[in-house]
Amino acid sequence: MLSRLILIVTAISFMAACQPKKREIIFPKTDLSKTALIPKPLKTVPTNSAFGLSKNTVIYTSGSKYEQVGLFLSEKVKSKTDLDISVNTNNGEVSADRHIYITESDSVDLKTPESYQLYIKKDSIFLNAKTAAGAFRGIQTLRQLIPNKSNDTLTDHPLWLIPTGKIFDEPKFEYRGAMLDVARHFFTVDEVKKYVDILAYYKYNVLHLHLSDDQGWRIEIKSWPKLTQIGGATEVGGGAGGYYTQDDYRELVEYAAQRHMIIIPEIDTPGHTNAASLSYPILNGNGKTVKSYTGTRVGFSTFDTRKDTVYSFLDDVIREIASLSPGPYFHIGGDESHVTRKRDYIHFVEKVEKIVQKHNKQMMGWNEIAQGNISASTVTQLWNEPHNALKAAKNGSKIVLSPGEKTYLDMKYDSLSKYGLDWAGLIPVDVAYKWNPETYVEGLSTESILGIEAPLWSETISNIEELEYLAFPRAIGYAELGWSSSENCNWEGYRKRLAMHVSFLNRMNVNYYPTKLVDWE
Ligand code: TNX
Repeated sequence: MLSRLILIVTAISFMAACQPKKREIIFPKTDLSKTALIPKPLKTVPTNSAFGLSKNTVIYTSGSKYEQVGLFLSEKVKSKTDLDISVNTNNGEVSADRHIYITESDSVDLKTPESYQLYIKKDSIFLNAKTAAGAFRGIQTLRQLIPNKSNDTLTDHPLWLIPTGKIFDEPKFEYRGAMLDVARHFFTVDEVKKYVDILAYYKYNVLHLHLSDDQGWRIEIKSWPKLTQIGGATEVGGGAGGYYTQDDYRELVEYAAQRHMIIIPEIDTPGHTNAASLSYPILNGNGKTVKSYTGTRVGFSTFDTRKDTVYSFLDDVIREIASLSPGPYFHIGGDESHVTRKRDYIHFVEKVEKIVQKHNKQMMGWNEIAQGNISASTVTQLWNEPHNALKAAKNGSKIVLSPGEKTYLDMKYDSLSKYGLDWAGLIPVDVAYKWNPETYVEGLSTESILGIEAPLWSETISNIEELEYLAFPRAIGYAELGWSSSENCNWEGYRKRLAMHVSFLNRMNVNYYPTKLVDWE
């Protein structure tokens, strides 16, 4: 029935196309509010017709930053439909009969830098945003609205029918992150880029890289070259390790920036520092001879928190990395320092905070840092101690929520999972989704929550297929919890929409875990 309708519509449009005057196209009834968008937009108003994306569509943008967004859309349209859509030119030959306008707007309805409005009409699409980041988020929505198949019964002018209507959208949280541990096992620049690509499609804006741990040091520091020469050469299980040169790291930062994402570098201290102390034994504070470590225990290493060299070392490391990182944050770790005395730990955190601030960054750290007297600009990342997050929030700090039992991508899905750990419990796809960040910590106000982040620790995974298996589809659910209003987060609705994302995951060659909780299309 529908295909017959489409055939008739196409025939009409084909006949109309032969006419010199502008053609009137009647499209099948659509419903924009029933599309499988993830994250679900704040508000959708369907108008039940369709915009026909075709080779004669042209994208027009305002300003140079918006042009980049337009070019990104054109590239993605090409890879999904094989259409060549030009940006800010109609190539002189085609008669552009449908337009996509990506425009800077100062409308008061756009409440955050990432808010956007999408007006889809029969012959034009208008995407309005305050910033290029907002336009970029809107582009992801548009990508998801382009059907996988064209209505191409008449092959010379196939149309990809996009439902018409209006979308008003904005993020719930300004910070929507994923963390990747490249220290336990190293992941290459190309592997990280692939992860960034998928995250960007779901409107993430932060990739936190865990760049050092007991088992490896992963970023070149010019003033302390042995960190990578020695500390970069190991990983869990005895593999070859690896590290990013500063140029590699710049490339990742740039790649993320093109997707309006920041990279947050983490150098884990004062514990989790065996690889650093192996490279420069003067840093070691646990009283033992440092040996290389490729196991998975935690909590046995520490810097010597009373030694000046440790702080001049950190000043160099933070200076070099901060100068490569345009984002506002520098993460100092701070977790599981079980062999650092409490007063030494506090002394350390307070001193390092000053160093981070000297290099014009806001400090970020795991929830243990709130034992110290930290400033209100420092961000505390909750993983296992709500009382420390509450203490930090009381002092004016913002909190990023990464509770182990809900957001740890390295927890197994079920007891049969091939990869992953289970210390925080098993996390099936529904458990990962069915919690409300705004009410998760009793007594923590929504205003104190900067956002959420899903960490992927890599003790049990060593390549991109294994990474993807643990990350997907759970990371897609966190994207919705971070972006969509609580009222719009609903497991039954989400699992139906998620089922429709299998074509994207397949097209991107993503090795997701095919949970039985979802009736995959
Ligand atoms: C705890 S969470 C850690 C990591 C481990 C992880 C494994 C946190 C701040 N520290 O060192 O890799 O558990 O799930």
